[in-house]
Formats: sequence, structure tokens, C-alpha cells
Amino acid sequence: MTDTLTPVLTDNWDQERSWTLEAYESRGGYGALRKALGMAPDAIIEEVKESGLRGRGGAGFPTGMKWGFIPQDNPRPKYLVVNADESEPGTCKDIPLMMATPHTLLEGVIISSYAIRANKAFIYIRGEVLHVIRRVQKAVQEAYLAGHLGKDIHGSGYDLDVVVHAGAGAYICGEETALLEGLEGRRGQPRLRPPFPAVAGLYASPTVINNVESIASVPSIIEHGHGWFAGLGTEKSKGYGIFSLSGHVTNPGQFEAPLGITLRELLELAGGVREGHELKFWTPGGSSTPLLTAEHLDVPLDFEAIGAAGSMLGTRALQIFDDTTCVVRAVLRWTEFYKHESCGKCTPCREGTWWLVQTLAALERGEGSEADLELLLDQCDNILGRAFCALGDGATSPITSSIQYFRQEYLDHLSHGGCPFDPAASTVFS
Ligand code: L3W
Repeated sequence: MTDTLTPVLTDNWDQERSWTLEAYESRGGYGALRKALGMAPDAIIEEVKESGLRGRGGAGFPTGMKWGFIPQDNPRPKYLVVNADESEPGTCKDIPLMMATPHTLLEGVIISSYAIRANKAFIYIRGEVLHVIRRVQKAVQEAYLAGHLGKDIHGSGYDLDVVVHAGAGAYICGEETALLEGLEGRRGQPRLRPPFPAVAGLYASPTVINNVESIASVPSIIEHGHGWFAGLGTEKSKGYGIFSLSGHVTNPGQFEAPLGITLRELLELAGGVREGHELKFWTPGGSSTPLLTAEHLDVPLDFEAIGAAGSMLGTRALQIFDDTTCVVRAVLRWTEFYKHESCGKCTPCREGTWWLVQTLAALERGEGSEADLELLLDQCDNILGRAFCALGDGATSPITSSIQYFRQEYLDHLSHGGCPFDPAASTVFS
């Protein structure tokens, strides 16, 4: 089975002191940068377009197309912003990547900034992870000293400065426009789109915002060519990605594989669901993506197939829950998270997530009646598509999908007069 893995981004994670410039350069690091600086910026954009790389932060928007939206006739400065605010429940790929090989990200930042003609780039890192911020800052320092950053990079005439910015620990700042607000020193709340950041982003200037993994994928595309990348994955979901398996799995962790791999294959690599238990439900891409069940084990993990199965690929955060887990309790836990993280800007999300928690918590205690399930779905219906940003929509996903697949379990709480599960049996929500 191990030949299904395609370690590119994760290739050297176990190398000794893999995060240092010395280790990165010893395996050819910054070779792609030298190659890129010999190319025209538009040729790099074309290469990324042709590779088929799609955003790895959740939405899957074509990366090269986004870069192409930057209006080059606009005299304002252009910016690159890396969204390293990884906070989606279950998502744990960008932080390990930045810890293990921050120079992969930095090399991607320099090539991407050169392509869009930006002379300043920002890496916006979630504020709670001080160790990650320090590691990336250290890598930036090393890159300046080696001449990979700063003025006239490798005699190319191209200048780039990189700023590492620490967020303040709000999930909403993973939303690209709230992130920009935070970066500009304001409270992190989303902006109305359009205009999209590509047209008017940071300081109202054209700005490309990409996820860590998207930007870190750029050096290998430049090094090996778009055909190599496009030859991996599926027809419309090209390349590879980091799949993070967590929860009731024997060997949790990050598995880098071509898009289109199935959960069944990934579980084989991860030693299966914990011994003696069976898969009950899972998220394909964090808690904002509708739950799936054991009947979806063979659905290819690509944007199209997972969409057709009623969910979203999202961040490939595969949270695995076995038969000991109470789905109502798990969903309540996530809903409390969304309520806590709602930025409060729009009423459907601010008030709606509060009501969702009240209704769900009562159902979990076995209070109320079957009509409350309809009330819960009605509350979701009043949030979905009516909130200012994707946070509200995301909050409804685990609820509606859990009722779709596990309605009886909700009803069992009512007939049982409380949760029929032993909370101690499920190690995930203890
Ligand atoms: C220019 C247009 N640019 C779209 C750009 C847009 C953005 C990208 C994708 O949410 C999802 C969300 C989470 N001209 C454009 C354009 N763009 N049209 O394309 O935009 P969009 O609106 O499809 O998605 P989004 O707002 O970026 C991302 C889901 O991902 N998710 C991930 C969560 C992860 C975290 C985290 O860990 N930090 O929050 C999981 O499912 O729910 O649906 O750049 O500007 N005409």
C-alpha cells in the first residue's frame, strides 16, 4: 500500500533538523527559486495554471487563475499573504509543514511573490502557536542572510521582504477578508466580497491570499514542471495533498497522497480504525464539511467525488469516529465551537449559532420532542446561505448531515431520557 503515498511536501519531515536552511539546501532546496528567477513572471503564472493546482485551504479555487486576477496595470503595490491561520477543527497539516520544513513554504512565497510582482509578503500565523511563529521567523532570518530574501535576490534585480505576523487566536481570521482586517490592525471580521482581495485586498491593493500548502506546492511544480504535477491526482483535482487522519485511528498523522485516494486506502496506511471497533462517521475536511459514513469509504477524496457524495473535500482533515461515539455529543461539541468563534458581525451566525447550541444541548440531554429536530433543521435553514461568510454555513454542516444519517440516534436520546452512550468509551470526546 505504501506506494500510494507521494511524499513531496512531507518527504524530509524525519530528516535531522529538517527545518534548517542547511538541511533544506542539502537536498536541493532553493533550486526552484533560481530556476524561477530566470523565468518571466507570467511564465510562472502559466506554469501554475497548467499544473491544475487548486487551493489547499478548503475551497479548491484554481491557484494560477487567482494569480491571473491580479491587475498588473494597477499602480498600487501588490501583496502576497499566506493564510497560516490553521484553525479548522481536525485540520493539522500547515502547522506540521511549517515546523518541519519552513523553507519549503518560504521558497514558495518568494517564487509566488515574484510571479505576481509583489515586493512584500506576509505570513499570517495563528497566534496560539508561538513555537511555529518562532520557527518561521528563524527561517526568514536564515533566508535573508543567504540572499534568498531582501534586495536584488541572487542578482535578479527582484526585491522581496517577508513579514511574519502573529494572529490573535480567532478562527474567523482564517476567512481571508477577516485575516486582512486583522493584518491591518482592526478587529477580525469579514469584509463584503466583491471586491475580491485579488482586486482590492490588503490596504486596498491587489492581494493574493493562499493557504500554506498551496504556496508550499509551488517550488516542486517549478522544479518538475506542470506535467508532472498534473499527472498525479484525478482529472479535475490534480496533484497530491496532505491528508490528516485523527481520532479513532490506530496511527493518526499526516499522509501525503494523490487527490482521489480513498479513506479505505488511507485507513490501511494508518493501521485502521482502533482495534475492536468500526467506523461510524467521519469528516472529509474538518467539521465544516458534512459528515460521511462507512458507506463512503470508497469515495475518491477529490473535490468532485466528495462533492457528489454530499460533502466537501475542505482541508482533508479526516476525523475518524468509531461506534463508541455519540454523534449528537460530537456535533454539540463542534457547534459550541462555532458559537464561540462567531465574530458577531451578522445576525444569522451570531444569534443562530447560539440557538443551535440551546436546541442541540437539550436534545443531547434527552429533553424536548421530535419536533425539536425539525426546529434544529429550521434554524440551520435560516443560517445556511444567509450568513455573511462561510462560518455560518460551516456550523450547519455537521448538524444537517448527522440528522440525515443518524436521525434515530437523536430520537434514542429522547426515548432514553439522555445520552445512551457511555462517555468514557469514546476517547475523543471525553
Ligand atoms: C477573484 C473571483 N477571486 C473566488 C477567490 C477568493 C478566495 C478563493 C476561494 O472559504 C472554504 C470555506 C470553509 N475573483 C473569485 C475569487 N475567489 N471567486 O477564491 O473563495 P471561496 O469563497 O470559494 O472560499 P473561501 O472564502 O476561501 C474557504 C472551507 O473552505 N474549509 C476550510 C476551513 C479552513 C480554515 C482554517 O483552518 N484556517 O478556516 C473547510 O471546509 O468552510 O467554505 O481566495 O478570494 N471572482
